[in-house]
Amino acid sequence: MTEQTITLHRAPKAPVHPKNERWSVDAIEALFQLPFPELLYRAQIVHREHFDPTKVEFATLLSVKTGGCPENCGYCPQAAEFDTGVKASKLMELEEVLFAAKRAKEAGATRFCMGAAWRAPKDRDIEKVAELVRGVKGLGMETCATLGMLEDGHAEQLRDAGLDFYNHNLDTAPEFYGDIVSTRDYQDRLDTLARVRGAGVKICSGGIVGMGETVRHRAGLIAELANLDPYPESVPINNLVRVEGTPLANQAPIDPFDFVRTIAVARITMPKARVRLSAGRQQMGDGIQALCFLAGANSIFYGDKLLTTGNPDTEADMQLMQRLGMSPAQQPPGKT
Ligand code: SAM
Ligand code: DTB
Ligand code: SF4
Repeated sequence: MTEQTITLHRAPKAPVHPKNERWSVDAIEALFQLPFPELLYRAQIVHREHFDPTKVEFATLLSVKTGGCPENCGYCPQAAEFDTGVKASKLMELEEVLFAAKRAKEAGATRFCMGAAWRAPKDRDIEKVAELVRGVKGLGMETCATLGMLEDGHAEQLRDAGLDFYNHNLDTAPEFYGDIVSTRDYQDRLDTLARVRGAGVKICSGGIVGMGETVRHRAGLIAELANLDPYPESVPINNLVRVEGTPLANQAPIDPFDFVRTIAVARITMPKARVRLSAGRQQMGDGIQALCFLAGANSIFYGDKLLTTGNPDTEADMQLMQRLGMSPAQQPPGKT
């Protein structure tokens, strides 16, 4: 490409996208096609309009109910159908969860996210998780849960217990979804998100990159998320962790710059969201992580483990922050 074919945006004045207009998949795909420096520049403009670019939210994950899941999500080590070596366990007790949450808080996390490998929790599961939420909220942390599909009334019960966020990922574009999961469909995911929104619980929803999708599919995922009205408050972007025994174990890794591009496009299309650099950091290296922060990521999963797979240890993350002159956001967003 020559100089003449590229419009360089040096004046950060013009809006990137008219407000209150739906993002077309074409417009989002065009963002993915921008030269890397141009895309990152645009993402940084948007990021700085809404956030301090030196602050990163630390969210800690805990798998409160692991494995044995009846769904068949092709990326997931917790699906009972796949032989991944993950042992199924029962829902954890309150004391154990509170112990982990206190440790996470002392280590610097502000949000605590509890994950359960359920297709859909039963009424009695919701009652027990509500107790966990109440306990974690009592420690002064932001609470998040990811429990699968919710029935009517579940989101309200969790909200009343103090749940701030519900995580439920759309994972990929609607037209690629059936290649990855066959035990539920896209509309099931959207229905749960609508229930969460209806109850007034904030939405955490994002997806996975590196499952064999095209750039068009990535644009399709981002369009689905950005066109939710309102768009999610938190958007986790996961790089596929290839787990032995899952159907995606041998998927070719993507170019890491394409992962960074996905972060930048999420930032541009969802300006006020917390864009979380999620699974896959352990395999990524510090340089790519730094680029993700430059592209507008302002949240990470913090702690030695994701749900069942590894994550950089807490000292390594603190060191990375220090080396970059960045720091953890000390308080939940909105209170800083
Ligand atoms: N069962 C619930 C559900 O499916 O919503 C909650 C737990 S599920 C493990 C949460 C999310 O983790 C998935 O939607 C997916 O985006 C992400 N995830 C699971 N396995 C992954 C992997 N191997 N690599 C990257 N992300 C993964
Ligand atoms: C999300 O988007 N990523 C997290 C969280 N939400 C629940 C989970 C990542 C899981 C990676 C594979 C594992 O550790 O089992
Ligand atoms: Fe079950 Fe969630 Fe894993 Fe799918 S992603 S297999 S629903 S735990």
